[in-house]
Amino acid sequence: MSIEQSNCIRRFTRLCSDGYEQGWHEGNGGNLSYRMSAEDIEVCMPYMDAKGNPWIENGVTVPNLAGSFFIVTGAGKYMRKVSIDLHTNIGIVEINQDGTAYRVVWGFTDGTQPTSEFCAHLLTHSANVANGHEEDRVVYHAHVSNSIALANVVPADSRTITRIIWKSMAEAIIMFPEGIGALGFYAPGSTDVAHANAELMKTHRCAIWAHHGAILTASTFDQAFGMMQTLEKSAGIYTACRAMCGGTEPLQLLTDDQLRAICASNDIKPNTAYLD
Ligand code: 2HA
Ligand code: ZN
Repeated sequence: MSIEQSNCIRRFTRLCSDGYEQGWHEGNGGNLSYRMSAEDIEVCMPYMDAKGNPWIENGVTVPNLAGSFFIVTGAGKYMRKVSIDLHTNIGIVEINQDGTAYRVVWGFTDGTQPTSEFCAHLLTHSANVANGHEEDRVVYHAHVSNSIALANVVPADSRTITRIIWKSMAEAIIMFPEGIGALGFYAPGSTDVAHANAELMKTHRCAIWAHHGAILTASTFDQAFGMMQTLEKSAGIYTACRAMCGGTEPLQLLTDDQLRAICASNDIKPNTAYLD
């Protein structure tokens, strides 16, 4: 076997390609990270080698991720190219025992470093572990057009955005019972966006970043893709409906009682802060 054949690398690569084919990853847009399980580490260990690579400051301190290994896309790299050239476009990094720094142990063969949004990824993984959601190992950021369009028109607050996503398509509330977090504008790649996002990710699994895209956390790569597709589809339905209504609020969105009925019949407990 080679590392390319391991489940974690194959599934990681597949999501990069799937997202690119959806049109979510223009240029170097978007990024992906995965916190490896003990089994993944065991499978990949024979191929990992720190080769004297330096420890590099994370920019954030994540003690509860000490000693973790992450597969992560590279800064400036294109999702389109991941499946074509794994070794330069993605890498595996190890976090040190203080949770303050990482070093490359596989991949990034041209000297690339992890994505510019690595701080946001690390703080999301850290929030998952702190909140008992260890099963959520995937963090995925994509430049999803309709979700970006949405926050160009309506206020980027979590309640407004959640209600739009829930009410435009019956099964969105099943995918996102905790709702969708929303952030106003932040410079991409900043530690500010990473910290603001981490606050939201304590209570949500998905957030829209105004003018920029969306980020979510999931337990599998398939779930991450499905969540991003659901968010983007619902946002697209809303924007189309709003255009059909001459730019005003669509007339026949799902009501709060209908949302409650969907939850009751699917045994889902929604975040009631976002219901009337
Ligand atoms: O990886 O998407 O937000 C490039 C980006 C930064
Ligand atoms: Zn981005």
